[in-house]
Amino acid sequence: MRSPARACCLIAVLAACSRESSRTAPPSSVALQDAFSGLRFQAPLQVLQVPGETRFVVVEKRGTVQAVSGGAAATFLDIRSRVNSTPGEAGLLGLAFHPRWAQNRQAFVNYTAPSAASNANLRSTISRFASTDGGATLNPASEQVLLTVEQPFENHNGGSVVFGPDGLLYLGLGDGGLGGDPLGNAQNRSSLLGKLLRIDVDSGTPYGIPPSNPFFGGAGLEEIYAFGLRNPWRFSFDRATGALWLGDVGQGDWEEVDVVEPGVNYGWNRREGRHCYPPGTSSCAGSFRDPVAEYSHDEGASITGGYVYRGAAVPQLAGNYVYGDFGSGHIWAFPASGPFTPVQVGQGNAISSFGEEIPPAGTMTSARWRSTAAARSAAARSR
Ligand SMILES: [Ca+2]
Repeated sequence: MRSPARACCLIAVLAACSRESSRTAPPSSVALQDAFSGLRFQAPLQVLQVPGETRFVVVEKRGTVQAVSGGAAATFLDIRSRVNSTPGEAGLLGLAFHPRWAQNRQAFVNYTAPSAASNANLRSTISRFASTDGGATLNPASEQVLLTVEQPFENHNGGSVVFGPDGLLYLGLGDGGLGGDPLGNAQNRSSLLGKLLRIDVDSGTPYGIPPSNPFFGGAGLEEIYAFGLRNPWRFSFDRATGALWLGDVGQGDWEEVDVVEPGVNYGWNRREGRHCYPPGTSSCAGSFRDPVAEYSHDEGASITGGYVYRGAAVPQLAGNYVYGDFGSGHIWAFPASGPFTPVQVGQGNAISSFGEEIPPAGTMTSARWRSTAAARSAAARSR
């Protein structure tokens, strides 16, 4: 199992456990609670709050987005007819609201469309959608395709689309798949695969390239922000510092947490975590940036990057980067300011992503954690 893109159905919230909430307790005191009691979803891959609203949306792998309000779910977007969600790591993989959603009612998605030009019948597609009903839903007819990439293999399709504090759209694309990056995409700056990209959705046609991108004007495709990534499934920005935290899914041995900076090479497929790749390779010198943290496949199988917690509801996690593993369900945390020594703080199941409650403007500390998680027992109950 190489990807979080699997069926799961329960949205859970990370909450402080009262039994262990004293100041002296270790951070291993976080419990999961059902976030949307009574609601079940079809393979939820992302949960995020609508900016400026109390609504949350849940992105479902099959090509739908549900809006949750007042204990009920309603269709927010349905593009199933445009999505090939059959392979395990394919589908509607991520959504981001425009920072000025309240004014322009725009949102952006990353999904895999069917494609006769792709050996895998998958075309990674980054699109803009707009609401034409005041924000109640996104209008499928409004789709503007911004960027497409044919996928050579079924797996490693990335998934996140996230706006940075700079107002630019960041998106992750995996190395193209199979295993070991056989086409060498991640180290090839003439490919968009195996990269974190950054584009300006508010200028250009269909988008603009920020002049501050590291390869603007040469030495690589101009959309590239960072490279040497295997499958940057989930990443986020620290609300306090602006740092970009990314979980890069590993091959057979090591999962890693990267702090991403522009133009940096994160090593794949010459390194897996801090180790030479393939295993047994004695030398892998190069201008590679090692992860800030890693864990072996003794502890998990597929990292799900999370968030730096800047809320108040779970004091044990304050200032910590919180992330998990889809395979083992472990949830870890370490201080974002270091030392980057992970401590397991919770236990989930089939964690496809984390999410957060957006604080009201200026009251960042009121954020609370929510995570997308699933328990197999709950999945069984829902069928
Ligand atoms: Ca790496």
